[in-house]
Amino acid sequence: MKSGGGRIIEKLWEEVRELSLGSDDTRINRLDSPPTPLQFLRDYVSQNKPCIISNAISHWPALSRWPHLPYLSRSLSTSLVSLHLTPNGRADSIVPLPDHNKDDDLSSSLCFASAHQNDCFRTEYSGLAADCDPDVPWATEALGCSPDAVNLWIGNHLSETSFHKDHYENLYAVVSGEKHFLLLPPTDVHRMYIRPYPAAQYSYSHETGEFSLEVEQPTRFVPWSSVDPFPSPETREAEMDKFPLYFRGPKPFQCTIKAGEVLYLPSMWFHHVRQSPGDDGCCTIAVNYWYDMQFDIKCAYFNFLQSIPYGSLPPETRPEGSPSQTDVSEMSEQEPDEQNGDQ
Ligand SMILES: O=C(O)CCC(=O)C(=O)O
Repeated sequence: MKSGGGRIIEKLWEEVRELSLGSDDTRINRLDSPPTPLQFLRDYVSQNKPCIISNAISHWPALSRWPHLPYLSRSLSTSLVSLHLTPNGRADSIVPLPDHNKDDDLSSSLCFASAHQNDCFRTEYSGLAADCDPDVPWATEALGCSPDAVNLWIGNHLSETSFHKDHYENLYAVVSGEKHFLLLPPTDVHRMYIRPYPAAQYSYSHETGEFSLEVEQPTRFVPWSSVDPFPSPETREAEMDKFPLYFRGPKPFQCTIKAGEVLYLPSMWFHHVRQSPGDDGCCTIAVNYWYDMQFDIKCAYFNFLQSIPYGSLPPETRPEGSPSQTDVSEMSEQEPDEQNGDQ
């Protein structure tokens, strides 16, 4: 249902592509070597535009060491580390609420199973720190600060991260395997159908070998994208009807980041991530550096855009007691240690 901006919002998506990003959905700029800090700031950060950089981490010992799992186990043998165990590889996703009646309205019978990125590479996984650089030097110089958080991502072919955005400039370095990103600029916010979902966590029973989903008490609502860009063939039609702005709008930008490459993922870009193992069959491993973003005029424009009602479901389909769409656009940011993406 269109209200407020009407076609004008769709014109915005087109114009952003025409003026800044290009219309080829697969075309993200590629650099053969790291940019100078000035080039990075001028051509990418200040334009809020992604790029892929080769030969920026070729000197990291991690590239040759980490594909060998015995090396990882040895290096971490004395560390206490936390893992996100899930039944299906989706550590942060919208899933049916436990014990909910199947006949209930679908949008009020879902919850958000959340995961956390908490600077784990510099804390729990510091046994591996010597294998990488502590920061991305040209980004540190360009942005004028050190990373706020450095996270380690280890997963297999099932691991998937649902659409979300972060309030950070993200330098995402792949060490082993390949990562497949779908990217949408912040101007496409209405295509994400962000709604408040009750937060939940998986818990695993060693006795039964089964997972259960526990909704946080007291209930905490997390604004999250409702769109699964890869629905099963059986649900595809229905998903396309529910989320037409996503499925019938411009295609998201797609890219694959291979071992040894770095993606610059600008702040507030929506991203969905899947992965595949390398030729050696090892899991996919990446390290990402989160740098503080500037809360500048772009943020003000974004907040204004998000506050315009467009393409969202009517309020009566919201879970009982959840915040309104206006409240969602005003929900506050999270700190890195409670970070599971900001919407
Ligand atoms: O690697 C992933 O699965 C997700 C990465 C991500 O969401 C991020 O770096 O912000």
